[in-house]
This record gives sequence, structure tokens and C-alpha cells, in this order.
Amino acid sequence: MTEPEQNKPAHHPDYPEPLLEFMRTGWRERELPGIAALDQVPCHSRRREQISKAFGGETLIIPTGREKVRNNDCFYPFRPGSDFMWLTGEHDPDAVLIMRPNGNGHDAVLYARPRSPKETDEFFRSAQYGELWIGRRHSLAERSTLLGIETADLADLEKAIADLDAPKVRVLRGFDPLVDRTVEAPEKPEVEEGEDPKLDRDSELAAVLSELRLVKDEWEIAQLVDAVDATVRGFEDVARVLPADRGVSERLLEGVFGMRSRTDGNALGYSSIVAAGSHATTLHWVRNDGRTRPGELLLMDMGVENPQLYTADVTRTLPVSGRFTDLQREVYQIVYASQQAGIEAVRPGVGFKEINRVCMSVLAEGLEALGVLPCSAEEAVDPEKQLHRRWTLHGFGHMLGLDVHDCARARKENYAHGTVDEGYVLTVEPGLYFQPEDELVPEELRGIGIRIEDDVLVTSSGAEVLSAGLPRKADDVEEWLGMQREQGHRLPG
Ligand SMILES: [Mn+2]
Repeated sequence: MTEPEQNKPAHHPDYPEPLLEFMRTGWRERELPGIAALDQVPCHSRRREQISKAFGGETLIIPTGREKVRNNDCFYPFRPGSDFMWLTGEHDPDAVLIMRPNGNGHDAVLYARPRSPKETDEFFRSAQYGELWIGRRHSLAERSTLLGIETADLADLEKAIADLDAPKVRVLRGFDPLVDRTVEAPEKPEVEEGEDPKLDRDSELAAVLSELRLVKDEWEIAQLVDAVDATVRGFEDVARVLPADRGVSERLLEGVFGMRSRTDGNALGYSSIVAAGSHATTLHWVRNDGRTRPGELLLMDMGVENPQLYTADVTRTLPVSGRFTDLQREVYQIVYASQQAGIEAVRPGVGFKEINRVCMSVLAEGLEALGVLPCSAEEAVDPEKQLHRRWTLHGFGHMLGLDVHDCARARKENYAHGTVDEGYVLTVEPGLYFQPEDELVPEELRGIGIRIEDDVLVTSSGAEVLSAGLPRKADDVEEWLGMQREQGHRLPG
């Protein structure tokens, strides 16, 4: 369990034998009070039943992944694999869920790292696993109680996999090198000429997991509401430190939102985009090394990931001075109208593509009105042409959940070419972007980028905007910004 001596970083002091002997003795066991099943246990077991039904008679291996090295013996903060998290609720690295068929369904066993054993020196010598270094872990029994699942020692994983009936095993690949190595990769399915490529057995497991995650249960919706509410507070924090009359660095604003994400949530759901002025025309502007300027716009795309790892994904475009200019407002209204039409189109049974069509046609009409399209809006949105996309750049939105781009491995027919259903949560986020170097638009438009993004729950009758705590109409945005500025700075607590 303890890392080999040659991997020890140069700054670690040696252990003389008397110290080793001394460190091995005199430690009292500390019981954790209040270990009881978590509220979400029934949700996790219901989800395991769903995946069990989908793959009856087959063994499923779903790892969470390992810590990733940042440099030498320093790691990036660990984040569990989302499918694994959805099925177990376990947060620690290295764990692996194995579901073995039992004739009637599946027996689920969580292979996890136990507490630092006292038979080795891991406890005080391993900077990666030693509880003296990283804090007390739950014992396997405690984990079992908390998560409502049988647990086993991670040390037995390799043997457990070797004992499986290999042809009937499916693995969620790309997370755990030991699992990927131990279970032979599936053969690529043969495809007749002209046929679409087929998924191999393991990719099918990934696809089904993504597709099952499309519908959020009540507990998940509560987590998303929690993430969105924290995100609303984060945007308020930022608005309160954004001066109207002078510039500040994009990173100051990024940092203020980050502070909220770490106090109210687990982390950021994705790297914050804080894009002042023409930076807003770069879709994934995450360098954030610019400065705001009075008179310009500020586009911020930011989301808090809550403690249960569900994330919000919200974008607002603010006038730094407090009021949109006439031209900024004109473009903003087009984006707003597109988003409003998109939100109104969301209801159970509507095609994902249809929501996109609605958003894009409003944007194209706006581009026609601005006089920048080389043809009519109707002609531009022709599936064979799509000329408006020079300025709209991306689709209307995506699923949201544990991942910011949730359910990413779902098959096309169940996502981009499918319909949305009750319990889906998705973003609606049209935008217009005029690159500073675009010679085909009037000079005054160059460098303007506007996106409005909200998080929407599909209900039985339509859609509920979860992020309605942040106004999105131009006038309301101005009023809100003014109100936040009056309140003055605040620290999350
Ligand atoms: Mn988004």
C-alpha cells in the first residue's frame, strides 16, 4: 500500500528505525458517531435496478477513476466518475462497482479502499493514502451503512475480476487502468457497407448509462436547484464587485465566483468563462486575463457544482456601465427573443432539434434585421446552407446534471435526434457573436458577443426555468445590476 521508496519526493525526510517503531504504537481507534443510511440511498438502488434490467445475466464493472497527477506527487482535486457517482454516491477515488448477475437481477458490491491498515506504515508514511496525511476515511462497514451497498476491500478487486465469466462482462472503460487492462476489450462489431457504425458491448453500457441519466429523479432535481441557487448567489457576488466606472480584471470576477462555488458547493462545474468586451466572441474564453471596460459588455458563463456534484450552467451578459447602449440592447433583444422562444418550445415530446430550429430561426431573423445576412433568414436556416451559423456558432443547449454536458454518450436517436421528456433538465442558451476581425459585419457590431443561458426542467406541461432567480430581460438585468451594486460587497459564509 505504501508507495515504493524511489517515488518519494526529495523533500521527504527519512525515518530512522526508532521513529518507525514509535510511530507504529499508541494509536486509539476513533469511532464516528451518527453513521446512518443517506437520504439518497433509495435513489441509488433504484438506478442500479434500472441498469440491472438493461443488462440481465451480464456482469457490469463501473469504476470511479483514479487521482490524476498534476506534477510529481501533487494531484488534481479528485472528482468521481459521474456514472459511478449516479449508481453509488461514493466520493473517494479508486473505488469500483461490480454488479454480478444472480439469476434474478444483480448483486452489487462496491470495492473501496479501507481505512489505513495498522499492519503497514501507510497510516503515517503514505502521502497519497495515509489517513494521517489526508484524513480519516470511512471503514468498509461505515461505507456500507451510509450508501446501502455491500462493500469489499479494493485489494481483492483484481482477483474478483479474474474470477468473472469473461465473455459476459461489460466495463465502463477509460476510468481505471487496472480494470481496463484486466478485462479484455470487446471486439468492434462488424458493419455492412453503408450501415452506421455499431457500438461495441462496452460502449453500449456507457450509452445506456447516459440515457438512463436523462430523466432526473426528485432528489436529483433538488440537487440541481441547490446548484442553481448557489450560482445565482455567485452572480450576485460578482455584480456587487463589478465597478461601473473603471475596469477590473476578469480574474477578480472569476475568483469571486470561485469563492462562492467552494463555500456553497463542491467546486466549479466547469472553468468559468469571464469574457469582457470582445473576449465574449471566443466561445470558451477561460484564460480570463483581460479587464472590463465601462461601456462594454461582460459575458459570464459560470456554474456552481453542489456538494453532491450536480452542476448549474448559467450565462449572463451585463452592461458594465449599468445601461446597455442602443446597439447592445438591439442585439441583446434578438438573443433574448430567441431564448424566450426556445424556453416556450420546451415540453414533453418536443424534438431536441425542434427547440434548436425555433431558437435559430429567431436569431436568423434578427441577423437579417441587422442587415448582415447575405440572404434571407429563411434561406440561411436551410439545412443545406446554415449561413447564420457564422454568428450563432453553437446549438441551443444541452442536457445538464452531474456533468455540465450531461448524458454525453447517449445515442443520437435518444438525444440530439430524439425528443425531450418530463424530468429532463437542459440549458437554453442561444447567442450571437461578431468577431472583431469579421469584415462582413458593420464596424460597430464587431467585438460584441452576447449569450443568455438558463437551466430548464421539463415538467408535465412545459418547462420550469430553474435559474429564474437571475433576471434575463434587458431592463430587468439593468435594474438587478443596479440593486446589487447598492447592496455592496459581501463574503459568502
Ligand atoms: Mn451551457
